[in-house]
Amino acid sequence: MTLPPGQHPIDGFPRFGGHLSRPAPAVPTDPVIEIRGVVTEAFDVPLGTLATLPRRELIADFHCVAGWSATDLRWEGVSFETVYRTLIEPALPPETPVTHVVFRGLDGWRSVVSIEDALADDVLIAERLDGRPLDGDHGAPARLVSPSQYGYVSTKHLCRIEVHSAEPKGTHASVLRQLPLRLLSAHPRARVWREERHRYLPPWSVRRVYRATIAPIAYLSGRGGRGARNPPRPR
Ligand SMILES: Nc1nc2c(c(=O)[nH]1)N[C@H]1C(S)=C(S)[C@@H](COP(=O)(O)O)O[C@H]1N2
Ligand SMILES: [Mo]
Repeated sequence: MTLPPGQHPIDGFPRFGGHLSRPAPAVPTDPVIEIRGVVTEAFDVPLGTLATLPRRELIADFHCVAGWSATDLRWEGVSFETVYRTLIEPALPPETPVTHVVFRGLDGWRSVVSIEDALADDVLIAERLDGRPLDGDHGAPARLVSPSQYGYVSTKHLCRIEVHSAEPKGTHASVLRQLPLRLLSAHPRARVWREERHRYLPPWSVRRVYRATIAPIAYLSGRGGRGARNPPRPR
């Protein structure tokens, strides 16, 4: 199996992220994805609408910037390009360029993706994983999945999509903004095969430190998930 540079395979698929021990946010009774930004008028897309668009299945590995990779996940949902072309593009005023898309989660997580990366063939809004509806661990009711980019791009519990005509400020995830470590700013492209882990730091400088954080973060995130589990370790 070939993984991107600096990645190590992990057994299973841990719950991971800035939420640590916090439980997954409650799923609203009638979940919607809010469409905001440079659209003529803000509007909400009921999640049920995704079921009416052409469906897409994607089998891909998932790579966290901390260095673990979960292999062969089977996602089902709608390609982001389909959502963009069908629902968002028609709502833009004429001559309005879109350069960046912000994906926000119910827990306050946010990721910023260039329009080019967001429209790539392997970017999905997924509601199913390995044949089952997404659970709270992995982003219920729906999440972004962009497997060619580091995991922090793939916002779970997706509740808002914002389209922008310039790179929005404060592009890194909220958890990183709280730390004094602004150095850990997300990379604006975050492509795993180019090891674009961070905007300022060279990737080799963070690999070892990150590896040491995998087990504790997975352990804490697991406690906020559905049940106790053994902290996964890189093989
Ligand atoms: N809403 C939300 N999305 C998120 C995160 C988060 O904390 N909250 N963490 C990100 C990070 S850093 C990773 S590696 C993946 C982990 O996805 P998983 O928990 O399904 O393994 O989710 C990403 N999306
Ligand atoms: Mo991550």
